[in-house]
Amino acid sequence: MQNININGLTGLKYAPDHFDRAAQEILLAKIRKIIEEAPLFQPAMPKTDKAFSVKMSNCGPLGWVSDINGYRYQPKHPITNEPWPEIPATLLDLWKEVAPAAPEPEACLINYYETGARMGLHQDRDELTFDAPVVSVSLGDTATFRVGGTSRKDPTKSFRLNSGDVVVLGGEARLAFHGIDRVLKGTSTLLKNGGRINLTLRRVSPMP
Ligand code: MD3
Ligand code: FE
Repeated sequence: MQNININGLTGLKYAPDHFDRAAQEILLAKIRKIIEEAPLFQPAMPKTDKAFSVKMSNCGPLGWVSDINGYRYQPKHPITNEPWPEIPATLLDLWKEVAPAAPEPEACLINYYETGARMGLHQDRDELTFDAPVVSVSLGDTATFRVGGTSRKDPTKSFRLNSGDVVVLGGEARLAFHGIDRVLKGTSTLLKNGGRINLTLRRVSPMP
Protein backbone atom coordinates (compact mmCIF):
# COMPACT_ATOMS: atom_id res chain seq x y z
CA MET A 1 0.00 0.00 0.00
CA GLN A 2 1.67 3.26 -1.10
CA ASN A 3 0.87 6.82 -0.05
CA ILE A 4 0.26 9.22 -2.92
CA ASN A 5 0.61 12.97 -2.53
CA ILE A 6 -1.69 15.16 -4.62
CA ASN A 7 -1.60 18.91 -4.05
CA GLY A 8 -0.12 18.20 -0.62
CA LEU A 9 -3.25 16.35 0.51
CA THR A 10 -2.64 13.35 2.74
CA GLY A 11 -4.82 10.26 2.92
CA LEU A 12 -4.71 8.86 -0.62
CA LYS A 13 -3.39 5.30 -0.56
CA TYR A 14 -2.93 2.98 -3.50
CA ALA A 15 -2.53 -0.82 -3.47
CA PRO A 16 -1.83 -2.02 -7.02
CA ASP A 17 -2.89 -5.64 -7.68
CA HIS A 18 -4.37 -6.04 -4.20
CA PHE A 19 -6.63 -8.77 -5.60
CA ASP A 20 -4.94 -11.38 -7.82
CA ARG A 21 -6.74 -12.86 -10.83
CA ALA A 22 -8.31 -15.73 -8.86
CA ALA A 23 -9.62 -13.34 -6.19
CA GLN A 24 -10.93 -10.98 -8.91
CA GLU A 25 -12.89 -13.85 -10.49
CA ILE A 26 -14.44 -14.83 -7.15
CA LEU A 27 -15.37 -11.22 -6.41
CA LEU A 28 -16.78 -10.74 -9.92
CA ALA A 29 -18.98 -13.84 -9.51
CA LYS A 30 -20.39 -12.33 -6.31
CA ILE A 31 -21.04 -9.01 -8.05
CA ARG A 32 -22.80 -10.76 -10.94
CA LYS A 33 -25.14 -12.43 -8.42
CA ILE A 34 -25.82 -9.09 -6.76
CA ILE A 35 -26.67 -7.56 -10.14
CA GLU A 36 -29.13 -10.38 -10.87
CA GLU A 37 -30.97 -9.44 -7.68
CA ALA A 38 -30.44 -5.68 -7.94
CA PRO A 39 -30.21 -4.90 -11.68
CA LEU A 40 -28.00 -2.13 -13.01
CA PHE A 41 -29.99 1.07 -13.44
CA GLN A 42 -29.18 4.21 -15.38
CA PRO A 43 -28.87 7.18 -13.03
CA ALA A 44 -29.72 10.69 -14.22
CA MET A 45 -28.49 14.14 -13.24
CA PRO A 46 -30.60 16.11 -10.78
CA LYS A 47 -32.59 18.95 -12.40
CA THR A 48 -31.52 18.27 -16.02
CA ASP A 49 -32.47 14.54 -15.97
CA LYS A 50 -29.54 13.88 -18.32
CA ALA A 51 -28.52 10.19 -18.18
CA PHE A 52 -25.15 9.16 -16.76
CA SER A 53 -23.00 7.09 -19.13
CA VAL A 54 -22.17 4.84 -16.15
CA LYS A 55 -24.76 2.28 -15.01
CA MET A 56 -25.05 1.53 -11.31
CA SER A 57 -26.30 -0.76 -8.60
CA ASN A 58 -25.46 -1.15 -4.92
CA CYS A 59 -25.19 -3.59 -2.08
CA GLY A 60 -25.37 -2.94 1.65
CA PRO A 61 -28.00 -1.41 3.94
CA LEU A 62 -27.88 1.79 1.86
CA GLY A 63 -27.36 2.50 -1.83
CA TRP A 64 -26.47 5.69 -3.67
CA VAL A 65 -28.95 6.81 -6.33
CA SER A 66 -29.32 9.88 -8.53
CA ASP A 67 -32.37 11.06 -10.43
CA ILE A 68 -34.11 14.29 -11.38
CA ASN A 69 -34.90 14.90 -7.69
CA GLY A 70 -31.29 14.72 -6.48
CA TYR A 71 -28.48 12.54 -5.18
CA ARG A 72 -29.17 10.46 -2.08
CA TYR A 73 -28.62 7.22 -0.19
CA GLN A 74 -31.68 5.02 0.18
CA PRO A 75 -32.37 1.51 1.57
CA LYS A 76 -34.14 0.20 -1.55
CA HIS A 77 -33.47 -0.31 -5.25
CA PRO A 78 -35.13 2.51 -7.25
CA ILE A 79 -36.76 0.14 -9.79
CA THR A 80 -37.47 -3.11 -7.91
CA ASN A 81 -38.11 -1.32 -4.60
CA GLU A 82 -36.39 -4.26 -2.86
CA PRO A 83 -33.66 -3.87 -0.21
CA TRP A 84 -30.14 -3.98 -1.63
CA PRO A 85 -28.28 -7.34 -1.37
CA GLU A 86 -25.65 -7.75 1.35
CA ILE A 87 -22.06 -6.57 0.91
CA PRO A 88 -19.87 -9.65 0.15
CA ALA A 89 -17.66 -10.78 3.06
CA THR A 90 -14.50 -10.26 0.96
CA LEU A 91 -15.27 -6.55 0.76
CA LEU A 92 -16.08 -6.26 4.47
CA ASP A 93 -12.73 -7.94 5.16
CA LEU A 94 -10.98 -5.47 2.83
CA TRP A 95 -12.58 -2.56 4.71
CA LYS A 96 -11.42 -3.96 8.10
CA GLU A 97 -7.92 -4.28 6.69
CA VAL A 98 -7.60 -0.80 5.16
CA ALA A 99 -9.91 1.20 7.44
CA PRO A 100 -9.57 -0.51 10.85
CA ALA A 101 -10.65 2.59 12.81
CA ALA A 102 -13.85 3.21 10.82
CA PRO A 103 -17.28 1.76 11.64
CA GLU A 104 -18.50 -0.77 9.09
CA PRO A 105 -19.39 0.38 5.57
CA GLU A 106 -23.08 0.92 4.87
CA ALA A 107 -23.03 1.19 1.09
CA CYS A 108 -21.13 -0.40 -1.74
CA LEU A 109 -21.78 1.46 -4.99
CA ILE A 110 -21.26 -0.64 -8.12
CA ASN A 111 -20.35 1.42 -11.20
CA TYR A 112 -20.35 -0.28 -14.60
CA TYR A 113 -18.49 1.45 -17.42
CA GLU A 114 -18.96 0.23 -20.95
CA THR A 115 -16.18 1.39 -23.26
CA GLY A 116 -16.83 5.09 -23.81
CA ALA A 117 -18.43 5.71 -20.42
CA ARG A 118 -16.84 8.32 -18.21
CA MET A 119 -17.41 10.15 -14.95
CA GLY A 120 -16.87 13.88 -14.73
CA LEU A 121 -14.84 15.57 -12.01
CA HIS A 122 -16.83 15.58 -8.74
CA GLN A 123 -16.59 15.31 -4.98
CA ASP A 124 -18.24 12.53 -2.96
CA ARG A 125 -20.16 14.51 -0.38
CA ASP A 126 -23.59 12.94 -0.03
CA GLU A 127 -22.46 11.04 3.07
CA LEU A 128 -23.34 12.39 6.52
CA THR A 129 -19.77 11.82 7.72
CA PHE A 130 -16.43 12.29 5.98
CA ASP A 131 -14.50 10.69 8.85
CA ALA A 132 -14.41 7.27 7.20
CA PRO A 133 -12.53 6.78 3.94
CA VAL A 134 -14.00 5.70 0.60
CA VAL A 135 -12.44 2.41 -0.52
CA SER A 136 -12.41 1.63 -4.25
CA VAL A 137 -11.84 -1.70 -6.04
CA SER A 138 -11.36 -1.80 -9.84
CA LEU A 139 -12.30 -4.83 -11.98
CA GLY A 140 -11.92 -5.26 -15.75
CA ASP A 141 -10.47 -2.81 -18.23
CA THR A 142 -7.94 -0.21 -17.07
CA ALA A 143 -9.27 3.30 -16.48
CA THR A 144 -7.52 6.63 -16.49
CA PHE A 145 -8.65 8.46 -13.41
CA ARG A 146 -7.93 12.00 -12.32
CA VAL A 147 -7.62 13.40 -8.81
CA GLY A 148 -7.20 17.05 -7.83
CA GLY A 149 -7.65 19.02 -4.63
CA THR A 150 -10.59 20.15 -2.57
CA SER A 151 -11.23 23.07 -4.95
CA ARG A 152 -12.39 22.33 -8.52
CA LYS A 153 -9.68 24.71 -9.80
CA ASP A 154 -6.82 22.80 -8.14
CA PRO A 155 -4.40 21.06 -10.52
CA THR A 156 -5.10 17.36 -11.12
CA LYS A 157 -2.96 14.26 -11.60
CA SER A 158 -3.86 11.28 -13.80
CA PHE A 159 -3.37 7.64 -12.86
CA ARG A 160 -4.25 4.32 -14.39
CA LEU A 161 -6.41 1.98 -12.33
CA ASN A 162 -6.00 -1.68 -13.31
CA SER A 163 -8.12 -4.69 -12.50
CA GLY A 164 -7.52 -5.75 -8.91
CA ASP A 165 -6.26 -2.34 -7.74
CA VAL A 166 -7.51 -0.85 -4.48
CA VAL A 167 -7.53 2.87 -3.65
CA VAL A 168 -8.25 4.28 -0.18
CA LEU A 169 -9.41 7.89 -0.05
CA GLY A 170 -9.28 9.07 3.52
CA GLY A 171 -8.14 12.05 5.55
CA GLU A 172 -7.62 15.24 3.56
CA ALA A 173 -8.07 13.39 0.25
CA ARG A 174 -11.62 12.31 1.20
CA LEU A 175 -13.06 15.49 -0.33
CA ALA A 176 -10.73 15.72 -3.32
CA PHE A 177 -12.26 16.24 -6.77
CA HIS A 178 -11.91 13.13 -8.92
CA GLY A 179 -13.28 11.50 -12.05
CA ILE A 180 -12.78 8.82 -14.69
CA ASP A 181 -11.59 10.18 -18.06
CA ARG A 182 -11.70 6.98 -20.05
CA VAL A 183 -11.77 3.19 -20.00
CA LEU A 184 -9.10 1.58 -22.17
CA LYS A 185 -10.69 -1.04 -24.41
CA GLY A 186 -9.11 -4.50 -24.49
CA THR A 187 -6.81 -4.03 -21.46
CA SER A 188 -8.31 -6.88 -19.38
CA THR A 189 -9.87 -10.27 -20.08
CA LEU A 190 -11.77 -10.40 -16.77
CA LEU A 191 -15.12 -9.18 -18.17
CA LYS A 192 -16.23 -11.25 -21.18
CA ASN A 193 -17.63 -8.23 -23.00
CA GLY A 194 -15.01 -5.76 -21.81
CA GLY A 195 -15.67 -2.61 -19.82
CA ARG A 196 -14.96 -1.88 -16.19
CA ILE A 197 -16.60 -2.31 -12.82
CA ASN A 198 -15.68 -0.10 -9.88
CA LEU A 199 -16.83 -0.86 -6.37
CA THR A 200 -16.76 1.88 -3.73
CA LEU A 201 -17.33 1.06 -0.08
CA ARG A 202 -18.72 3.95 1.93
CA ARG A 203 -19.74 4.84 5.46
CA VAL A 204 -22.78 7.10 5.27
CA SER A 205 -23.85 7.71 8.91
CA PRO A 206 -21.69 9.16 11.66
CA MET A 207 -20.16 6.73 14.17
CA PRO A 208 -22.97 5.19 16.29
C1 MD3 B 1 -13.32 9.36 -3.44
N1 MD3 B 1 -15.97 6.36 -8.82
O1 MD3 B 1 -18.39 6.34 -7.59
S1 MD3 B 1 -13.35 5.47 -7.46
C2 MD3 B 1 -17.71 7.37 -7.51
O2 MD3 B 1 -13.74 4.50 -10.66
C3 MD3 B 1 -16.41 7.45 -8.22
O3 MD3 B 1 -15.89 4.54 -10.65
C4 MD3 B 1 -14.79 6.33 -9.62
O4 MD3 B 1 -15.81 8.46 -8.21
C5 MD3 B 1 -14.79 5.02 -10.35
O5 MD3 B 1 -18.03 8.35 -6.84
C6 MD3 B 1 -13.54 6.55 -8.84
C7 MD3 B 1 -11.82 6.02 -6.83
C8 MD3 B 1 -11.82 7.34 -6.19
C9 MD3 B 1 -10.82 8.18 -6.56
C10 MD3 B 1 -10.63 9.38 -5.92
C11 MD3 B 1 -11.46 9.79 -4.88
C12 MD3 B 1 -12.69 7.74 -5.18
C13 MD3 B 1 -12.51 8.97 -4.50
C14 MD3 B 1 -11.21 10.99 -4.17
C15 MD3 B 1 -12.00 11.34 -3.12
C16 MD3 B 1 -13.07 10.55 -2.75
FE1 FE C 1 -16.59 9.72 -6.64
